[in-house]
Amino acid sequence: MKRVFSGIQPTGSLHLGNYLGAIKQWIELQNKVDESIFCVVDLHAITVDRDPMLAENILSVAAWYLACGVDLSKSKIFIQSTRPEHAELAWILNCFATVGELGRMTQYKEKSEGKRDSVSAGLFDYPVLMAADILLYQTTDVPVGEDQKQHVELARDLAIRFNNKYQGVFTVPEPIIREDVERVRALDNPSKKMAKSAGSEYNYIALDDTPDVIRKKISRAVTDSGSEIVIREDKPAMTNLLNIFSGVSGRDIRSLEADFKGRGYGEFKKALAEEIILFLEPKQKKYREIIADKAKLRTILRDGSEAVAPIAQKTLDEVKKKIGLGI
Ligand code: AQP
Repeated sequence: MKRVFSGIQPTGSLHLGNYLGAIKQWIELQNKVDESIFCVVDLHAITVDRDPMLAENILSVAAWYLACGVDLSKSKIFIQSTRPEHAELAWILNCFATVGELGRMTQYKEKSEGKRDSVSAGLFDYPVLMAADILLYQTTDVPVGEDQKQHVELARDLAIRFNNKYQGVFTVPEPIIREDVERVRALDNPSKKMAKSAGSEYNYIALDDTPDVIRKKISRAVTDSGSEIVIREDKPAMTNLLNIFSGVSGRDIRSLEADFKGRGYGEFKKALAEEIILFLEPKQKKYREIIADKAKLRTILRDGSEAVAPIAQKTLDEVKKKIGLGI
């Protein structure tokens, strides 16, 4: 049985990196596998500074899942903190993860740089909670952006470690990463990834950006020296913009390169902005309809939480029994 699990933390506006790296795969996979579960991972969101908009962000992320095409007849969506099994399994897995391996996680190193003594212990422990999210549902496939690959590998290591000690329980999950758009880069600095928590709004295109904002952000996007519009190692900015163009338009890179041969960056950027606007417009319309009925959205999320409960409870019961916890 193939079961997909993935999630996004409600730390701000979703952006094209979240869409092209993760959600796009979810939509394709939900038609191919037996079951898909998509979670709003709100417990992860509190590992960094608490956002006063957290409650709104949680509903907003869920609404984007649906607006982007998560289909409730094939997939379940729910909020992580409504299932206590996540935190409970995370504690148990903490006792199998080592301080050394968590200290080597790139995301932790980047987010704690220069302030290691003052970041929360939750930030350090984030990958163990993510492992619990995945392993609770006996997940086979985890569609994520390349930035999360290391965390999925930790989930695999913990599953194997536990299984070896206690003769099974966990399915060992596989990360599913798009080869075409592994990692969407920041518009203002292609050596970094596009991120919600970036200091500048010129880093990303949010899924809810207006046409004018999109035009402005793309026109300001960093370019490479020279004028060729091609994917090449020495052209990180153009590589990123072409990948985004291809991702939102469905056109292949070679045909885009051929189309824009001999044309300037200005013309390319104008076309890219219009393509993004065209791509986001129907999703934004759907999002507005969904978020307008919060009571219905809450019911969908509650139903999702109840529907996944038996899987989570069964896994947790088996884990506790194997270890000898409880009576
Ligand atoms: N730039 C990206 N390119 C490709 N995939 C990406 N993802 C995030 N950024 C990119 C994928 O989106 C999913 C959800 O990520 P998340 O919000 O739970 O955590 P994150 O990876 O830390 O994302 P952000 O946007 O950078 O959030 P902040 O700034 O709050 O940390 C994951 O599958 C991720 O791979």
